[in-house]
Amino acid sequence: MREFPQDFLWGASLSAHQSEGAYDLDGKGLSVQDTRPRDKHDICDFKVASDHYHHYKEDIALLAEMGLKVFRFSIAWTRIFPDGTRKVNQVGVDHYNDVINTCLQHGIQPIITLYHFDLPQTLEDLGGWSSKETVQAYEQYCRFVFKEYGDRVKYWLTINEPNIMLLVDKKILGKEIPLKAKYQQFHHLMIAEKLAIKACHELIDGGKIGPTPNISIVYPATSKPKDNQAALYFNSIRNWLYLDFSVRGIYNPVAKDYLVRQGVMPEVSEADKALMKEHIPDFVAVNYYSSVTVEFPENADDMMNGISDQQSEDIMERGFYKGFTNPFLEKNEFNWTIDPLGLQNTLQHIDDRYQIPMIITENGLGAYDVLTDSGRIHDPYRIDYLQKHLQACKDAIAAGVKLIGYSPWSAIDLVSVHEGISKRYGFIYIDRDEQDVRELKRYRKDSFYWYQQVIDTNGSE
Ligand code: BGP
Repeated sequence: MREFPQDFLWGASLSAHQSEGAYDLDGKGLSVQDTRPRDKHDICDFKVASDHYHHYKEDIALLAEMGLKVFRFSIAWTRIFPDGTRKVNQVGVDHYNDVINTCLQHGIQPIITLYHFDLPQTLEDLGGWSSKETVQAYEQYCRFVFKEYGDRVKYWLTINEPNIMLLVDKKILGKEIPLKAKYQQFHHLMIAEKLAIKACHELIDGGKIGPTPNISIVYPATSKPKDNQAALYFNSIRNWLYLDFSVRGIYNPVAKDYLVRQGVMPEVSEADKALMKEHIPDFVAVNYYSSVTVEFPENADDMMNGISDQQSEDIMERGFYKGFTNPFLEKNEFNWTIDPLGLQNTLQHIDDRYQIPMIITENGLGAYDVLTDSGRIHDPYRIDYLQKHLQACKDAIAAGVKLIGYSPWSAIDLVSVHEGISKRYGFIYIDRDEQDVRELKRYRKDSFYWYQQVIDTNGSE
């Protein structure tokens, strides 16, 4: 059967700090995203972003017009707890109540990410994810949010891309974390995730929760056994370390070998071990953009050789693998490989490892879109990308994968992590550029009408 199930969750995604703006309004505290310097000077910060904070009613109405069944957004932790813990900001709580209710009035189910790169700055100042206090604060925040919104929200995501957040630390967090500290932070993040799963299952009747790693399947550059070994290590360090912890409650053995050899294996208490095993997610949310190819580094200092995945280029580990430009894959304008079959491979690989339902919570094409004088945005390149990836989803479903939904990145244009607002992903164009905010008027792109048709025909078009 090459069709999508009747109850397939058609969606679109965004995150709070990349879209909301209003970074210091109505009692919101600062997050590490508000304070970090942007690495390129000509790209905008997150202060205004797409001003979704003031435009959410209009935005959700447009998403409803497109036919969405689900809308993935994140809660800014610092709107609820400005200092990360203790004192609640009621204006922030009310804001998300309103966002949720607006979605429901339009027949859209929210899928809420609890934390998307925007740790409260106050917690960061106290040691961030290196400190167990942050784990406790996150649990307290999750419990509060579940009690507040759990009567209306069924789908939850724990932590967006802990693998990318830590492995690409400089680009996401604006600072480099020493390897030892990085993996202790990894352990704390993953324990925090377990506590969120536990709390969700305790507090929300019928609540479903899952991890949200960024998965890029890793190919070996050649059939040389050493290249295969390099791919085995990179797959384990980049992908399976995170999912094995979430779904199987273990440290992935290959990644563990790497951690031990580097002398950076985190401390794991007996209490942690019990927690790891017990709280298993209901589904895995997959963020997928491209695949990665690696070879064995003959020279121990070699790290990369034009690696084509911007999300992986900084996470080459000396001596274990080195980036390789795959000659069989096209790339987008930002040097990311385009590999729809890689998505099918990824979904089948996850299914093979874990036999768990999946939902795609990010997939999309960043591009320089042009607003024409007649107010149109012609983005056939995006339609082509999404069409091919949807075909890959269909093929994966036909091969037995339990894929319950597809929520591409992004619902509306927002500020890209790597490139500012010029790199656009949305179905809905926001009229602003890097420094000139203008009126932030919304325009439907060609891909908006295309996706509307996809949803209307349940993926047949
Ligand atoms: C993912 C993040 C998103 C989003 C996306 C695209 O890693 O979860 O927040 O930004 O990548 O990346 P970029 O914005 O750099 O193009």
